[in-house]
Amino acid sequence: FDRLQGKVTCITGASSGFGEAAAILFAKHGSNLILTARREDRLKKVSEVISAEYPTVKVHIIKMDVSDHELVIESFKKLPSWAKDIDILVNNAGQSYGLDLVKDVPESTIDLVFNTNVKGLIFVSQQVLPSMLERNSGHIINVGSIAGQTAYPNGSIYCASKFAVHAISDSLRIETNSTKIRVSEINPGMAETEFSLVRFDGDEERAGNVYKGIEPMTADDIAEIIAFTASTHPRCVVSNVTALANGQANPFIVHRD
Ligand code: NDP
Ligand code: 8X3
Repeated sequence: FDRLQGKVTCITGASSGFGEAAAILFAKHGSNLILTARREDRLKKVSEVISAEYPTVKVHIIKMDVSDHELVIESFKKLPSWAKDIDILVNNAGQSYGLDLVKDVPESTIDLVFNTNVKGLIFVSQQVLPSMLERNSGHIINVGSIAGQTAYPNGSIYCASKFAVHAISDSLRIETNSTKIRVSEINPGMAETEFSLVRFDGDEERAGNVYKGIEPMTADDIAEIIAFTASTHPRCVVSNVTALANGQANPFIVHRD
């Protein structure tokens, strides 16, 4: 991951899971970091770990809900000077909520999931793209999901939001095709993070059952894939990666011991 050295990387959703693991891995390889999430205490802890282990790495944390358009605009206006030219944006913040049938899904779930996973990703990208276009360089890495490739019952809103991430990634890659900007999409399958705990509103037993009998991927597995994607030579675009837990063929076919 040598090419991460000295870069400026912005990671959304860096307070847990993939984002936190990616922050630590990017720091290990010398990337300076802008880390965002709503839980500032958790961001501070990640920042403290990085400062203790990699003291030369600069870290700027932003307490921000990606779906709050005004706040996103204001937060990116206030970047310290070293952080203004972002080389790599990892659009990772996202969540699911519940498992409702289409006929029952409440409007609040639709708003929460779409506003975070779709609008939030666009809002943040819009703050970073102008400078990337001006410099004719940069890399946007969007975290999609296998749920954005195959819809599953009771997953409609989350699946739709990740299908949207796929479409936005493709559109942006085409729109920036005449530039040196790169657009990548990482599509994980089952990985044990706080994802299921959030989906099931803190119900640990329900969240744990998701991973019963199968060894899920870890946040570090996905962080490695993000770091690899960001580290390839600028002439190379890792456009789409799908990473599955060994034993998960798709959202439906999961081998459990
Ligand atoms: P986690 O719940 O551990 O992490 C989610 C991160 O997103 C947290 O840092 C959270 O921070 C942040 N986040 C959520 N909503 C918002 C918001 N509105 N504004 C700002 N930040 C927000 O789960 P994962 O690490 O697993 O999830 C990361 C991404 O990976 C998500 O996009 C998810 O959909 C996707 N994914 C996860 C898979 C899995 O099996 N785990 C599989 C495929 C995709 P905070 O709460 O502090 O704001
Ligand atoms: C998370 C993967 O299949 O649990 O994006 O929805 S899944």
